[in-house]
Amino acid sequence: MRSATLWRYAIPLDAGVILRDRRLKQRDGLVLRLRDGQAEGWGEIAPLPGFSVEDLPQAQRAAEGWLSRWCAGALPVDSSLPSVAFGISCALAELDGSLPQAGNYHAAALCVGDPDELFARLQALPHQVAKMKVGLYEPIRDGMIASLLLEALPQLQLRLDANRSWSAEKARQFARYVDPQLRSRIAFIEEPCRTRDDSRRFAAESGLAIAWDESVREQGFVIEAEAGVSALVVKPMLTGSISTLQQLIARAHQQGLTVVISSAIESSLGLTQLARLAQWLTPQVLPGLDTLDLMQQQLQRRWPDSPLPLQLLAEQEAAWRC
Ligand code: OSB
Ligand code: MG
Repeated sequence: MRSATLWRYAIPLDAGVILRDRRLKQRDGLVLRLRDGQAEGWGEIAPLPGFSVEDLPQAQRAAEGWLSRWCAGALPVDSSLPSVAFGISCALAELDGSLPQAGNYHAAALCVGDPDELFARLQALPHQVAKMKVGLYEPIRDGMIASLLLEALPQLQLRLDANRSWSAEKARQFARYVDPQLRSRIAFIEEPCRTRDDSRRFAAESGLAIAWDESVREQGFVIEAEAGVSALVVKPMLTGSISTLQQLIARAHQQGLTVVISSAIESSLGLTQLARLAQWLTPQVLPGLDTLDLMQQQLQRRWPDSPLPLQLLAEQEAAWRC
C-alpha cells in the first residue's frame, strides 16, 4: 500500500538575505513523505525565487500529478521541474535505502555579520574553509577584506562568490588588492564577471582560479576542463533528480573538475539530505551548506548541533495527500 503527503512550509529568513538584488523575507516550500508498506521516505521541493525556472504553485501541481500516479502503483518518469524531480528523488532514495545515512556536516562557513565575531568564528572552525560574497560593495574593499582574513588566518582557504557582478575592470581592481602570495589560498571565485569570457580572461590574468555556478544551469553549457577553472558549484534543487546530479558529477570528475554541492537555502530537512549527498558523491569536498542560520527554525530533521527550534510536520495540516 502506497501513500503520499505534501505539506507547505513558510520559514522567516533573517533580514539580510538578499538574492540578486531582492530581499527574500521568507523561504516557502513543500515537504513530501512517501510511504510504501513499512518504508518511508522524505523530500523537499523548494523552488528558489529568482533562480528556479518554476515557481511554487507550478511545483505543487507537478508534484501532485506525479504522486497521484505513484500512489496508483506507477513509477512515473522524473518531473521536468528540477525542484520536483529533486525532492521526489530524495524521498524515493530514502524509501529504497539508496541514500546513505552518513552526511558531511562540515560546511564551508559563510562569512556574514560583524567582522570581529566573524574572525572568532573562523578561527574556531575545524576545517579552515570559508565562503565570502564579493561584488556587493567596492571591489577594492572586497580585495582588502579577503587579504585581511587570509593574512590573519594562515590556515584559511577562501571561496569567493561574485555572482557575475564585476566588469572586467572591477575584477582587475579586486585582484590588485590581493597580494599574489595570498592568491593560492583563494580556492576559487565563483562567476567573477558578467560574461563567461571576461571571467576566463580574469582567471588567466590574475592567476586566481574560478568556478562556474550560474553557468552550469544555462542552456548549452558543456562541462569540460578549461584553464583557470577549478570547480563547479552545483545546487541540486536547481538541477534536478539525484540521477541527474550523479551524471553531472561523473562528467565533471572525468574532466578533472571539483564539484561543490551547495545550498539553495533549503530547510534543515533538505540541508541534511544535501549533506548526505555530499558525503556520498563528493566525499573529499566541503559542501556549501552553511545557510541554516539564515533561518529561525529547523524543519522535521535536525542539523547536528544546531540550537534552532525544530518544527515537526506531523503536527501540521497537510496540503495534499493520496
Ligand atoms: O550565489 O551561490 C550563490 C544560495 C542561494 C542562491 C545562490 C547562492 C547561494 C549560496 C549558498 O551562496 C551557499 C554556498 O554556496 O556556500
Ligand atoms: Mg554562487
